[in-house]
Formats: sequence, C-alpha cells, structure tokens
Amino acid sequence: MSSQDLESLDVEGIRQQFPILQREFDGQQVVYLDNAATTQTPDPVVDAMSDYYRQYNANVHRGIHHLSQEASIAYEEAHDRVAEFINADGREEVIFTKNTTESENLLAYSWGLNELEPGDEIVLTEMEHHASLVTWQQIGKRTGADVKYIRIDDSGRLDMDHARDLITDDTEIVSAVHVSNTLGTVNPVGELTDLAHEHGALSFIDGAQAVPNRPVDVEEIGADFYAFSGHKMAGPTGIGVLYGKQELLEDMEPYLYGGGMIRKVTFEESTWGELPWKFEPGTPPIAEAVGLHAAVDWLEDIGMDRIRAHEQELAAYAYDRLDAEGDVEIYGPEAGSDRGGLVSFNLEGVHAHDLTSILNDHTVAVRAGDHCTQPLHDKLGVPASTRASFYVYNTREEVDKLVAALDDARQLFA
Ligand code: C6P
Repeated sequence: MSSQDLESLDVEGIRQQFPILQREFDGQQVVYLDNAATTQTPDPVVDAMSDYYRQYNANVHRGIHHLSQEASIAYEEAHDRVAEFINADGREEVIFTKNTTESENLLAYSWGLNELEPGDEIVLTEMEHHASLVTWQQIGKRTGADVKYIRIDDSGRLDMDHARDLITDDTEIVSAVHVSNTLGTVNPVGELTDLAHEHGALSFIDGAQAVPNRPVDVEEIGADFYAFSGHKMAGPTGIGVLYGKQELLEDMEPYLYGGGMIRKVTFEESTWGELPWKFEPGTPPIAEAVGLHAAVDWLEDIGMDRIRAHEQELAAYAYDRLDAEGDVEIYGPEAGSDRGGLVSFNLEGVHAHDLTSILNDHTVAVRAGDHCTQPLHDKLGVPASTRASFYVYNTREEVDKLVAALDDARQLFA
C-alpha cells in the first residue's frame, strides 16, 4: 500500500460512526485511549445486531421455520467471514467461543489435559497474558508437565537464543502472545511456530492484540491454533474465536458437552457432530456472531494495513512525546520499531492508579494496573503501569491531551 493510500484514512469520518466518542463529562469530550481493554463499536455493527433482533431472532440449527433458517445462515456465514479474514481453510477451522480466554481454556482442557504428561514441557513467554499463563500453569499442575518461559531482553523483545535453547524435543506446545498487551512488542510468531514444529511440538498464538490492528494470516504464520476476541476489534463482547487446523481439531475431545454438538446420543453413548459445531454446544452467541461479521466487514472496508499504519504512527508519536517529558519511564520496544498501538509507562513519583485517576479528571480514559501480566510487571520491577492504547479513531490531539494532563499529576504528587 502506498503512503498516499495510508494518508487517506478519514479519521473524522470514522469518528462520526461512534456516538460514544462525542460524549462529554464535565464539559470535556471523552478521550478514549483504553482500546487494548476493549474497542468502541461503530454504528454499522450495532445496526447489524439490532437488525438481527428486530428481524430474524431465532435459535440456530434447531428449527425449520423461516426465522431459524435465516438466523442459522447468518450464524454459519459469520464463521465463513472470519475464516476468510484470517485466511483459514474454512468454517471447520473457526470455533466461536466467549472470548480469547475461553479459546485458550478450550485448547488447554481439550488438548492439554488429554495429551500432556510428566516430562512434557509447555513453553510460554515472559510477556504472556494471564489468560494463557494461568491456564497453562494449571494444566501443568494437573498433568505434571513443566511450564518454561522464554526470557525477554532489556528492550522488551523475546530473547530468541533463549527460545532456541528452551524449545526441545520435550516441548509439546509453544504458546506465545502475538502482540504484547503491556509492552506492545510484536513477537516473531512465525519463527516460534517453526521452532515448535522442528521439535514436533504444536504452536498456539494469542492474537487478542494483533487481529484487531494488523493483517493476520494464520496460514502464513503456520500456527496450529490462534485465538482472539470480538470486543477488541470493533465487534461485540461475548464472542471470541479459536482457530485450529482441521486435522488437529478433528482429533480433539470436546471441551463442553450438551446439545447442538452431537451426532447420535443413546442412554449409553454419544458421538460428536461436525466441526466447528462439535466445540459449540448450547445456544451460541448468535447476535454477537452477526456483530462480529459486521465488524470484520467494517475493518476490511477501512483496510487492515491502514489501521496498522495509523496505530503505529500514533504509538510512535505518544512514545516520543512521553519520552520528551524526561520523567516518564516507558516499557517495551522503542518508537519507530514494529510496535502494537499502545504505550505503557510510569510517571516518576506517581502511582499508576493516581495518574490514571487524574487523567480521568481530564476525561482521558486509560488503564492502570498490571494489565493481567503480573509476572511481567514483577520483572519490570513495578507493581503497575499506566497504559494508553489506540485505535483507528484516535488522533494526535488526543495524545496531546494525555501529555498535557501529566502536569496536574506532577503538581499533586511529585
Ligand atoms: N487484555 C487488556 O489488556 P478476553 O478478556 O478473554 O477478551 O482477552 C484476554 C486477553 C488475552 N490475551 C491478551 C494479549 C489480552 O490483551 C487479553 C485481554 C485486556 O486490557 C484485558 S486484561
């Protein structure tokens, strides 16, 4: 894509599709910089879900009446659209879950509990979100498999020499975050997957902070499993995705049992239905699937390359502006490198929660805490950080408001 195409992003036009961004508190318009937690939902996505409830709300796969047929088609087509979006082979490889966390648990329970045993190793990175870290830790305890962590270096990148040492023939799965929700680091997930495969291990990639912000092609990465959430990509809450290679999913036991996922049930035995329904028992998130479909359409209409470029530009601008303050410690790779659209930092002498509260007085919404990466914060030597995270509707002026508000915090606390 040429730089001219990238420049033609109509941020003002995009903002018009988000009434929530026009909201004011105490006469100040909201500056929403908490997009890594959840993104806002544009009108076309809300409209698609409202249309579903107003026009064709019905349960799926169970009825032969018109409304159920329409709902079933919409639900199935949402799988096709997501498969196309991430370049999966088809709907069989796209399982709808509640969120990334449930996708990770599905894999860990369904594959991990059944396949792992003492002597096996699960290799994670030090920058994993609790969604994968805690889950694999528990599966390790229950199966006797060891959990190991690929170190990060001082720049917040993975130490790939350590990765090469750690991934061995004892490794059964390498589970790595694609883009760190705390550091913004973009990990070499293709390389990690290749390393896993060289040793006969599988790879799982946590794409919660990648799919919303950059083009993701699961075939190119080669990952065996890949997960993400609808609510971080302009879609609704209540829906997430687990991508898995079909032959692997075929061999896996279901994680949840019930209606909608079976082929034949007797008083003694049950057999499972086709993919992906085998992993989607009970009434699924139908309206949310319709919303996710609309969100994918909306994102692709803008262009994932453009979204990535816009966010990188804003993250670099925020990094440079914060860095220039002199009393701000920023975590993760420096500006200008391939970085996710977020910046985590601490202002000298001010606790992240206090800073975030002062920013809120200026209607700047950011997140304070450990961002569900406690071990990583321990490693960074801080209990918490403040994180500004950007999306396609954010502007430089909003970053300026964030930086300007730091003075209040200095006056009160420093
Ligand atoms: N991070 C944040 O950073 P859920 O909540 O299941 O939709 O997503 C979990 C998750 C998994 N992996 C990564 C890399 C994530 O960033 C997240 C969610 C949010 O603010 C909430 S802690």
